[in-house]
Amino acid sequence: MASFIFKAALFVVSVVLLQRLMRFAIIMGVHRHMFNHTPGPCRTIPGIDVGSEDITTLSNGVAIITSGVAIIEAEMDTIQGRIFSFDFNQPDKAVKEVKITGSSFNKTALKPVGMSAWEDPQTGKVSLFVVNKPLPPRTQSVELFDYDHKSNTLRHKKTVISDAIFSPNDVIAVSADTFYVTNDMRFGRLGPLEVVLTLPTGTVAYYDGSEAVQVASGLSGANGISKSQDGRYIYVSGLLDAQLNVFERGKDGRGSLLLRKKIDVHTSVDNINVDKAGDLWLGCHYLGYTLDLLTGNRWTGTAQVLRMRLDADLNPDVREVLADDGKLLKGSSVASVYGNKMLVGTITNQMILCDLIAF
Ligand SMILES: [Ca+2]
Repeated sequence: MASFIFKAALFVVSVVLLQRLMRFAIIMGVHRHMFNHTPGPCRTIPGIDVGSEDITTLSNGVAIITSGVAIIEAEMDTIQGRIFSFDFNQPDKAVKEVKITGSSFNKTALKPVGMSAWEDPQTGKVSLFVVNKPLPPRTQSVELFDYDHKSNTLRHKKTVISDAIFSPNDVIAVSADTFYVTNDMRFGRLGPLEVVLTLPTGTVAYYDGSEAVQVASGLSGANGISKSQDGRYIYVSGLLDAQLNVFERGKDGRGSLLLRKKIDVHTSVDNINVDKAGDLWLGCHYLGYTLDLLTGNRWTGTAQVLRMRLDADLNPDVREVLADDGKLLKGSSVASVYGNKMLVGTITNQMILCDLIAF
């Protein structure tokens, strides 16, 4: 009898594992093929070669770029995380490294990933929120800075560390000192297992200025996070279930989130930016299986940018703005637009600038 129960249990576990592995293979796009197109001429921006994982563009056209995430242990010492700026108004000028000041932060330990800027509507003062993601088991955090455009300097204000922020990926500011942050994985060094089994272990936490609490869970590879122009909705991408989650912010003042819609995007969405018109720009990994972040090869993956327009009932209209099989750009994680130009960043290598002529 015991033997029968063991065999039955083994059978069930095998079927479930097989189902999860097949699901992973489909989400990673093993059955897909890409055909290349761009919305206009594109060129590589010099000075960025160890990543441009997140890009956020201020209302004056200055884009801030995070660069230098570590993907294997050896890179913790060999790759220096940096923040750069790029001026859309002077696109022929090189990127500039943003100076980081403040004795409360060790800038040599910076491994920046997701980022968000808050511009004070009255004063125009810019606060920058940066996810600092050294490899586990090191402590990961969200770092708060003031950004001074004239001197191109970030002055460190605060480090936010919390049990509710256990594997941060991206952050969205909702005031000068409050934010939502995604946690992409739960199990630290066992993260690859979560990825392959596409486990819904991702969460969202809300920081109210003094403490962080979990406000959403059950997300599969929670990654990019952004908000609608009016601040009513919070968008969260599920990298491992190819979905975009639309949450409505509760009115309890405690950051609660109510899931309003799950949108099938049919591609692995990384970071999300929302433009002036309220459209979502999604940096995506359409052939996720070509992206190799485990062996330390930083030059893998494909590029895809989608623009998603949501109607009043949150129904999406999606347009593919750029697709590339890796010849032009590898591993696109973000797109940020200003006027008729678009920057596309990558997790671990370059960044391109494209004219938005037709798409
Ligand atoms: Ca991301």
